[in-house]
Amino acid sequence: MRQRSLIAITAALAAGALTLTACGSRDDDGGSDSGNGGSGGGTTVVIGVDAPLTGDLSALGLGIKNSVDLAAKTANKENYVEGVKFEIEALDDQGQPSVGQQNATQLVANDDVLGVVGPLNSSVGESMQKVFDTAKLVEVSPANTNPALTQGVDWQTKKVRPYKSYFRTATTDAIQGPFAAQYVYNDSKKRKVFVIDDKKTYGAGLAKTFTEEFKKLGGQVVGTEHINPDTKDFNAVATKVKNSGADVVYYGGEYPQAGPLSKQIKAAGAKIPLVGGDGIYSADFIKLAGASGTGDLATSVGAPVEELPSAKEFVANYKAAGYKEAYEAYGGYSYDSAWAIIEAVKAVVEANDGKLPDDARAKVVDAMQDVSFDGVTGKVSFDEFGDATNKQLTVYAVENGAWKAVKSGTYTG
Ligand code: ABU
Repeated sequence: MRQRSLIAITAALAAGALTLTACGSRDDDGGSDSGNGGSGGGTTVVIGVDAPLTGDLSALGLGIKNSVDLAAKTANKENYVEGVKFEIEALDDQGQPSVGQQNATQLVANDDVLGVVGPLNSSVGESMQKVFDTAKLVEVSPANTNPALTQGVDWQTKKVRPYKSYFRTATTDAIQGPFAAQYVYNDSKKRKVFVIDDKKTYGAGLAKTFTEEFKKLGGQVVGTEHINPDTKDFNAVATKVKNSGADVVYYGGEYPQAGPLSKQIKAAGAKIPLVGGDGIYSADFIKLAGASGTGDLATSVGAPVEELPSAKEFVANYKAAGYKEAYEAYGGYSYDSAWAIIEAVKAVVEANDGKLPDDARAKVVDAMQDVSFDGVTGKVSFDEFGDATNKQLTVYAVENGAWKAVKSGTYTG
């Protein structure tokens, strides 16, 4: 209650409205999914979450949701923004662009939502950006890596930021693909690659940036294929891989297809590693690939969370919170995405005498550009395109039934 200006309350009552219509609302009963009594009522700010919470990709999506929930709870416990209590509203996009767009519209319609974390899929992100930008609602993805989302479709020749309201904490495939190619060529000493993708925004884009760098280094592409992500039968393509003489497969796509693909390639007689990006970096990949997946590789964003001193508290608090699902590949980035929204809200409130202004959403978008803090994954800040300034990546290998970090770094060109 203390964070609402008298003017706004008077105006709302004069209009006959009993609910507060500007962004951010009162909460007199203190009830909240994300609250634990730290802030003791006041203005409620909702952080939207959009991710696949059901279906094939839900292992990653639930890790995103839980990590945002943890950030909201932590901010409430610390009363991090004086008088503001954070809640989350999590929607399931099922990994589908059309569902993501409907979710974006739903989140925009809730005046209490001042920022959204998500989505997981670059293809879903594409479908949401305009909806959020038109509503001046900030969106921070912890996982989208397709470069066009921040740098425009012609990013390789001329970078143009398409949407001011879109930010991300994960680095892009402009870096991830070449980073993987350098590892495969220079460290693994592979020379003949068979490149496969799932035709989606992320998968096709990543396969392309990998291929360009691999060829530049002197590697040979001995075959290419596009799979249908709605099937799990890849025997035909596995036979083509076997007959190609490739010494490595690069796959642009996600783990629900990558796991069976790896297994079927080995079963076809090609005992060569499958390499993919952050979309296959999930414990579920290892389950699906089975024992023959040993030696497969994935790159993923950032340094291994478990090894970062900055992530110790996150890892401990996540465990203590008792979430059923693991935080997975994007947990640290999701927490940092939510915390970036919390920092932006704090800046806006503090610049407005401790209250949310009526144009809070637009102000949060502006404030996000200047957000800078030491997060779970390291320094969190954004460049002029809304991209993360943290460009770190790690190569992981499947060893003894688990992902093991083998090399961290970035692509330097
Ligand atoms: N970055 C990996 C999976 C998400 C995406 O589509 O970008």
